[in-house]
Order: sequence, then C-alpha cells, then structure tokens
Amino acid sequence: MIWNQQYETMPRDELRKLQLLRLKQLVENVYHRVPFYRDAFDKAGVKPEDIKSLDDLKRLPFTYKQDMRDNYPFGMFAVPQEQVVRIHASSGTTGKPTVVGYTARDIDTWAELMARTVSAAGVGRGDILQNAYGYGLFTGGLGAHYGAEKVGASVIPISGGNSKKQLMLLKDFGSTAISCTPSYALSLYETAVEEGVKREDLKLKVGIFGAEPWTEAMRQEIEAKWQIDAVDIYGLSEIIGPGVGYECIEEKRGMHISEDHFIVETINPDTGEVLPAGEEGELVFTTITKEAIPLIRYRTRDITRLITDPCRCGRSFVRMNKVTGRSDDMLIIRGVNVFPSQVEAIIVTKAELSPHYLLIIDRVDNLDTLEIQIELAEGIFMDRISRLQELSRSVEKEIKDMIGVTCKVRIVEHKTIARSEGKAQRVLDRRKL
Ligand code: DLL
Repeated sequence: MIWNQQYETMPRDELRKLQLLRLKQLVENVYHRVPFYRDAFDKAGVKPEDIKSLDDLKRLPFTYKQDMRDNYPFGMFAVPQEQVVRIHASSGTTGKPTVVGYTARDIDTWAELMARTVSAAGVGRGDILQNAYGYGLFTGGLGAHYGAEKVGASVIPISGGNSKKQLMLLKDFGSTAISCTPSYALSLYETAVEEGVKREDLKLKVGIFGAEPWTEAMRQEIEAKWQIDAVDIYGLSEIIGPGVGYECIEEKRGMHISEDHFIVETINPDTGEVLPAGEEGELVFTTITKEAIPLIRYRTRDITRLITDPCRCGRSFVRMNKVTGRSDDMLIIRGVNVFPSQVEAIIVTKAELSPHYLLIIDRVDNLDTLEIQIELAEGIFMDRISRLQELSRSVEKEIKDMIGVTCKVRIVEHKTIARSEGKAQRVLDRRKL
C-alpha cells in the first residue's frame, strides 16, 4: 500500500522542483547556522547563491563521518540544543560514537518515512508488528516503532534477542509482521525448529529486514523457511536511521528512496566524480528537510547502484539496489558497526600486547561470531595461564563496553600472525554473503 500518494508518486519534474527549492533553503540555512559548513563552503569557494540548479549540488563539498567525529558531540547541529528532542548514536571509527539529533519535526519526518516503509511491506491497521530491532541509541528500534504506530499497526516493542520469548509472543500474540536484521531472522528460525514451533500456529506474513548487508539467496532462504515475504530496508543513523530506502512487497526489486527528503547521488569513491545513474558506486545523500543535523553530500561508504526505470508499484522515486559492499573497512557484526581501528585503539593501550591482530568473523547457526587473535608484545612470555586469561577477559570486556560487540579474544605468541608485504590483513571474514 502506498502511504503517501502525493509524494510517493509525484511526477519527476515536480519532484525535482521541490528538491531544488528545499536544497536552496538548506544551503542558505547551514551556511549561516553551522560554522563547519560555512568553513567548508568558503574553502570550496561556493556561496549559497551559487546553487541555482540541482546540477550545482556537485559544487558543494562532501561531508564525512570523520567530520561528525571532529565536531563531537553536537558541533554539527544546526539548531540550539533546546530544540533537540531526541539523540541517537552509532559506532564511529574510534571509541566515540557518531551523534545525531532530531527536532520534533525531524521525529515526525522520520515517522512518516517509516510509515511509508512499513506500508510498502503491506503492514497497516489490524497488523501486529513484532519489532525486534534493538531499542536504545541504535535507530532501528524506535525508528520502526514510530512508523508502525503511525500506520495504525499494533507494535510489540520487544527489542532484539531473547529468542524463546520472541517465539512465544509470535505465537501467543499472533504477530503478523516482524522487523529485525535478516541474520537474526534466520537465527530465530533455528530456535523455532529446536523449540518445535509449528508454522500453522503462527500468523506471520512478512518480515521487514535491514541494518546489514544480505543477498537475494538469503532472502529466498528466509522466505522459504518462514513462509513469509521478506523485504529489504536501508538507512543509516547519520541520514535519519531506517526509512531512507524501502522495498515494495509487490516487486521486491530495489529500495525506493524518499527523494522528497533526500537527494541521492552515486560517486566514484576514489575520485569523488558523480556517476551516471545505473553505474555502481558509493551512495551519497543530502538531507533536504532535516532540521537538527542536516547533512550535505554525506559519504555513506555503501556501494550499490541506482535504478531509474519506473517501478510497477507506481512510486516515482529512484530505487537503490541491494548494498554490495563498502568503500571502507567497516564491518557489521550482529548488527553492530565495527571498525578494525576501534579494536586496535583498545589493543594498543595494553603493554603486554602487540598491534598485530586478526579479526576472524564467521557465521555459526546464522549468528555472527567474532574472534580476535592478538599477539603478545616482543619479549613478553606468559607462562601463567591465569594471567593470559585475565588479559583476554579484560580486552573482551573493553571491546564489549566501548564497541558494543561480544567477542572472543585469543592471545597468541609473538610472530604467529602472518605478516603481509603490503597492507596488513586485519580481517578474515568467513561469512558467505
Ligand atoms: O543500521 C539503520 C537501520 C536500522 C537500517 C534498521 C535498517 C533497519 P547504522 O547503525 O548507522 O544504521 O548503520 C548504517 O548499516 O551505512 C549500511 O552499511 C548498513 N545497512 C543498513 N541497512 C542496510 C541494508 C542502521 N538494508 C549502515 N543492506 C549503513 C545493507 C545496510 N546494509
């Protein structure tokens, strides 16, 4: 179902006019309100009045995750803090998270975008949505929550994990829809099998899955096992959270991007050059309605391509294909964004350890596992097992506390991790995606 006929099916020439109008207001606004943007525009030699057409967007400089970190926590906000009604955050490249804020209007916009998302999955009044995205600083839980309430569905704010309870509620409450990461959907299925849950006892029709990369093969597996429709949704905290791109259940071919709120480009990640629609590149978003933390040409690092042919569902928005990779080294482990540099920052604080380490990621019973092998520093020998264990536990705990991911640390002797002649090989990702 199309939630917002007026915008979701807006003729493209009208949409472009609306985008230009909003872009001009945005540029004017950030130039005067956010010192970071004023400096960046001045450096690039561009003034708000230079933006006369959508094509002029490419004259504006890119914004990077690093910029948000440099302005931690609230330096990129374009409104006084009294107008910020919500703060979320996601992992950054070091211990400090990337912080985002929302005004009351931003929360409304987000609910609208998520209402479009859940409607496109066929969820509305009368449905019961079991929302198994994490609630908290992560945007998944509350993002899906507000959108589902807006369409009139009954939301169960169960949050992530706790599979037995998830299954009990799926059955007892008759949930018709579930929202979670696709890997969790598969893991939950295993528990369902172990627990002897029968398909005929469930009313589940659809799953709204995202927050991590997954393939068409995984979609087919989830659909066949659960006997539901599985749709893909995309988003990132910096841009608003979930609700940036959403598939329609009719086609399930690419995620519609709400272009009345975001302008999307694909660029060559090495040169920054804008690519013709259809070519694979890095997604770059400009938020044209966001108030608290508007972003101009934000580099997502996500690699995919745009689909411009009209979709049979009637929505006029451009679509993005599934994300096929990243142009940086960010990993998503059990839905948590992890940069190897964050792990390194923890390791280097321990005198007994060397900065030679390897992250081994695997998928066991559909759940991601992370093992970190770390070498002892040169000249350090650990003859006492208890001391080794103590050290491993303390690194595991710090990683859990700082990055939010559970891992197993294995300390190995000096010079046992293979050295590379070029770039160090820090990651061994054994998951088959
Ligand atoms: O993951 C927001 C979200 C919540 C999206 C729930 C969908 C559902 P972050 O934690 O900031 O926000 O992580 C954003 O996750 O840059 C992508 O690399 C990845 N990602 C998100 N959705 C998808 C998807 C949320 N459908 C980062 N396919 C993004 C592939 C995805 N990757």
